[in-house]
Amino acid sequence: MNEGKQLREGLARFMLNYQFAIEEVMTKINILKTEFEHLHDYSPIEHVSSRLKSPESLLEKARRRDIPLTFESLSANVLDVAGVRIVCSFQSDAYWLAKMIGSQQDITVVAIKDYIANPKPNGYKSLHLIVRVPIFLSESIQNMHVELQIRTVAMDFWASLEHKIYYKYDHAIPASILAELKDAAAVASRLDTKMERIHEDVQGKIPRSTSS
Ligand code: 0O2
Repeated sequence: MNEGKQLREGLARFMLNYQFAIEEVMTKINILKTEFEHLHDYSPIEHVSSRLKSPESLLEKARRRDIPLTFESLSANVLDVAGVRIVCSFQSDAYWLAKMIGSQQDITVVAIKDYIANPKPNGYKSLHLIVRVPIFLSESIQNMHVELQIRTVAMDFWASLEHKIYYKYDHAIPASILAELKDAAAVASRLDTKMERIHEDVQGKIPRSTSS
């Protein structure tokens, strides 16, 4: 087999394992969502999405971080090849979900970046967890890293617009737009706080028999 073909097949296999890891995590989240809906007639999970890092983006990150281009080294050092994003209703849901997922027996939380408590300088807010999850293959069990991003609808709205602007300006957003985005992040944050307060007030006022 020639070297190029071997590399392509190796990369396809490498990515396939991350796809399996995404499917494992998605199943766990969907179970939590369905169970919550069954018990409470609503779910704190608004929607869930996933993405597999593109080979270009994987190579770019490896180059940027001086990571050797071997599958072993990539899997040990690039922890967001598999990504799952959970968008929830309220900020407290984000922490609740992180706790629920992180406490499952076969999940190991490798790292937590709490950009909700400590937003990025541009205003980005989200709770990031790197988890390790086993995938059960025909001849082995592999432990795979998955990056979980958990954020509210308002944080997600902000992040998706900022992401588009970031690419539109080729990673160099003009200062005036940066300032507007930072202001918008503060507005989104106030909205989250207000919505959560209203939600708590209403929950408090609904008699228990009809609220659960
Ligand atoms: P994509 O297209 O979403 O996959 P890195 O920045 O990747 O070198 P690290 O430590 O892996 O370093 O990153 P971190 O801080 O955990 O964030 C990784 C992901 O979080 C990003 O993935 C984004 O999805 C999201 N993110 C982080 N900061 C921002 C931000 O300022 N704005 C927005 N909109 N998203 C952010 P990718 O691979 O960059 O992008």
